[in-house]
Order: sequence, then C-alpha cells, then structure tokens
Amino acid sequence: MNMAEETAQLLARLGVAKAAYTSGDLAVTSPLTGEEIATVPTDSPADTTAAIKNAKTAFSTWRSVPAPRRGELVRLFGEELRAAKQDLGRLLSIEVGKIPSEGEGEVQEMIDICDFAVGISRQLYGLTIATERPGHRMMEQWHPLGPVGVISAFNFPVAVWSWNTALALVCGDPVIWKPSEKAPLTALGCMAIMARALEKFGDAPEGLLNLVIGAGDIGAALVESPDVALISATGSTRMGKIVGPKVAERFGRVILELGGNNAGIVAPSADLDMTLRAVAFGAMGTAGQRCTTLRRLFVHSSIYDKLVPGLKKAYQSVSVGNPLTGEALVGPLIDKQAFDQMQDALANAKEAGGKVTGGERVDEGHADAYYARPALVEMPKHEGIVRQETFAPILYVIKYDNLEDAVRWHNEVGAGLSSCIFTLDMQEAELFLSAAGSDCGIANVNIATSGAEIGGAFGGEKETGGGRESGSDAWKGYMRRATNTINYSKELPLAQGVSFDI
Ligand code: UN1
Repeated sequence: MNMAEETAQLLARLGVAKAAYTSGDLAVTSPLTGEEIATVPTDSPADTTAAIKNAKTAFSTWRSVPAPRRGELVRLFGEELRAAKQDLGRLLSIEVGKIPSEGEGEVQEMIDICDFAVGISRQLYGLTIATERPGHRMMEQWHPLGPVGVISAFNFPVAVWSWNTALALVCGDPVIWKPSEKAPLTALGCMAIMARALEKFGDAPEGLLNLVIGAGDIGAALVESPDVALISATGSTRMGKIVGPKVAERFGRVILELGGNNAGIVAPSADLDMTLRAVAFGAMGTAGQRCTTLRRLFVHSSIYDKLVPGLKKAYQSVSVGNPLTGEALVGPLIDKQAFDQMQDALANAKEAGGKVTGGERVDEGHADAYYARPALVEMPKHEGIVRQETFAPILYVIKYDNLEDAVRWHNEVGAGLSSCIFTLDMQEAELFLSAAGSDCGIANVNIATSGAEIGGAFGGEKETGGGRESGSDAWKGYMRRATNTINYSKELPLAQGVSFDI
C-alpha cells in the first residue's frame, strides 16, 4: 500500500467524507517522501464569512447552555479521541512527519486538555468582593465571550486547536478554525471525530464548530470580522505582527503564541548525564520544529569539555530518517524552505566563527523530502544569528563564566517563550526562576524547554505575543468578566462617600 492509499484509509476510518480529500484544489504532500497524498477543497473568504455568521447564531444558544452540560460535549470528544488515537497519530506522522510516539503524544495532549476542560466546566468561578456600602453585595461573573477564531500552525496542527477548542466550548464560545495549509488532513480528521461527539451529545447548535481551509485571505476574513470576539493565533512573530494590530484596531481580543528562541543554562553542579538526555530531546525532538525547541545553550566553562563532546556524539549518532519505515528519532523538516533556512543560518553562523557539527542533508531517496542531521554549533559569542529563531534543529552552544552573563544573554532576544536551567544548586535555580531571572512565560529546572504539560498556562512574553492557552486560569481569556453590585437595602449610599441629594 502506498502512502496516498494509507492516508485515504486512515481518513475513511476517522470518518472523513471521500470528497473532502480527493476532489480539491489544494495538494497535500507528505514531508516523509514529498509525494502527494491528497487534494483538499479550499474555502473562500465568503465561506469564512458564512462560517462566522453560523458561529454567531450558535453563540446565541450555546452561551445559555449550563457550563457543565457544555463540558459533557468535551467529555464525549475526549472519549472519541481515545478511540481514534492511533489513527489520528499515524495521520499526524504522515502529514507533518512526526515520529510515531510524538504523533500519538500530540493526540494524548488533546485528550488531556479535554479532561482538564471538563473539570473547568464546573469551576468557572468569579469572586465575591467585600463592598464598602451597607446592604450591598458585590460579585463577579464570567460570561461567554463570543465566536473564537483559531489559526494554527503545521507543527502542532491539532493539539493547539484542541487547547483552544476544549476551553472555548466549556466557556460557551463557538469556534472557527483555520488550520495550516500544510496540515488540512488532520484538521478534517478532528472535525470527523468531533462530529461523532456532537451526535452523541444530541442538541448542540449548528455552527458551533467550523473549519475553513485555505490561504491568508481566509485568515484575514477571520481577523477583520467584528463578529469574531477572540483570535487565538499560533505561528511566527511576523504573522503576529500583522494579526495583533488588525484585531486591536477593532478592539477584538487576541491570544498570540508566536516565536521562541528558547535557551538553557548548564551550571557547574548539573547532573550531566540527565542534562545530555534532556538537551537531546529538547533540541533535536520533533526535528527542532516545536515553538518550545531548545535553540541556545549556555554551558559553564568548568564543565564545557565534559558535556559538549558527549552532546556532539549524540548529534552525530542520532537516527535521522523516515520514522514510519525505520526507528528514526528525527524525522523530516516540513519542506524545502525550512531546509534552506536551516542552511542559511548555518552558513551565517560559520561566518561568525561558529564550529558546526551535523546540519547536512540526509538522503532518504526522495528528491522532495528534506531530512537534515541536527546541527550543534559552538559559537564564540552571543551575537548575530544566535539571537534569531530558525525553525529547524540547530542548537547554538556558548561558554559562560558567571551566571549573571548567562542570564543576561538568555534574556537578550526578542522572544520569551520557554527556558531552563540545569543545576543542583538551589540558589542558582531560585535566581533563575525569580523576577531577576528568566523573562519567559515558561521557566524550568532540570528539564528542557519543550514538552510542557497541559495543566500549566502555555505561552510567553515579548515577541512571543503574551497570550496564554491551555491550563491554569487560561480559560479566562475565553470569557468576559462582569462585575455586579446589588443593593438589597432601602437606602442609596454612594461609593466614595459622595452625596448627591436631589
Ligand atoms: C508548539 O510548538 O506550538 O510544550 C506547541 C510543548 C508542547 C506544545 C508545543 N506541549 O512542546
């Protein structure tokens, strides 16, 4: 069976109608081999406007469904995902090149957020607030916000949608999803899985969940519509710089999850064996294509020669190739453009005095598939290309002598997503986590930057966009807060002691 046939079989098993992947104008290729695996019909801006209208209508009823009942839909979706985990995971491997455990891991992340959101559906708490006026009560309520536009990227094509969707649904908001054009098949799979949950649920309004597939004009229709209360967008900082101001212009709300130039510090007391394994997954896992991928490593000079040779060996020996036909830990880059950007960055680093291990193309016998050996680059200084995110498996390594320098370099980049320190010294660990330490949305000790659990709020500062998704109280981003003051007395005392007797 060739890959197109397997893809068709998986999509059919997931419940996607044949016309949705056989009769379209958008060709979908697999990065594993570069071959075409499906064609998908695309939507127009007018289709997007229609989807927004449907979502708006759905909102008028969904917002009044009790939140725990809304949670029931998410619970059913989680059940359906459990049943479809293997098929959707496999489709993820084919469509975006993930190794099987990461493909299934992404689906597990979806299941986890469903469980989390079901719990949250009974915990949309507001505060009771002490009032200064006698015979009064003050409280806050959280109400549904409105339709949510989700714009997702190729690298976590379904998990990021599910973080947003599971929370949006329990919060009372319909969703319109624009997936990456590089990953429409897994999106179709998700909608088919959701359709089964909707059927079991019974009385959800039409237009609660919408999918629009296409290019930037579709995204623009979402971003510009005053009926889309919240835009949750994941992708490059360049994209965020366009989306952010456009939504701000109409006073819409955004959750932006943009670039990361994530770094780690390896201190003298670090457990080097553990550090090596953590760095290997953080920097080479998912072929360096996570927004949380470890991209810079500051290693104390006293242990540099103990850690870096071992790391180089790991870079030289890690298995790179098609993860579905072999045991590779590093799959392909998404496309030629990603490979070219990686090569440009490496050339640039070499010019600046960088010593490169790896980085070359690995021939898997497919002209249009781009496998690259991850690159470890020893850099003399924290300057130039090191300060830019390249969405590829490149790890820049730099020696440091005192922690203040390392923390300063750490924070000296545009993005502020994820960070880590490897140390057994609690003073160093606490300093790194303190207000004067890492400036990122995620800061870890003795684990690397990627692979966050859904229970924590996910997102980052500065050019990462400032949004928070997934766990903790990220649900508040999908609701509006109303402060209510109730006078149950027979008097009318004014706040701040103001008198206004007429
Ligand atoms: C992303 O790359 O957009 O922390 C999300 C992680 C995953 C999510 C990454 N849980 O690496």
